[in-house]
Amino acid sequence: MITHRYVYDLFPGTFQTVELVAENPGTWLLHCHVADHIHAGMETTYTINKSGAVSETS
Ligand SMILES: [Cu+2]
Repeated sequence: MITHRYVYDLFPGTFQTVELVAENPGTWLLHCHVADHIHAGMETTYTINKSGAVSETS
């Protein structure tokens, strides 16, 4: 069973591995909701091309 989730709650010092199904073309933002982390640059974008290929864009 595939579960679609867009948000994960994490405790400090932990991580989550996710599997991406590249089915929605466009450029997407990957980030957390800790303001200090965003200001420190801990965010990125990735692009899903129409072919389904994924590339990091920043
Ligand atoms: Cu963070």
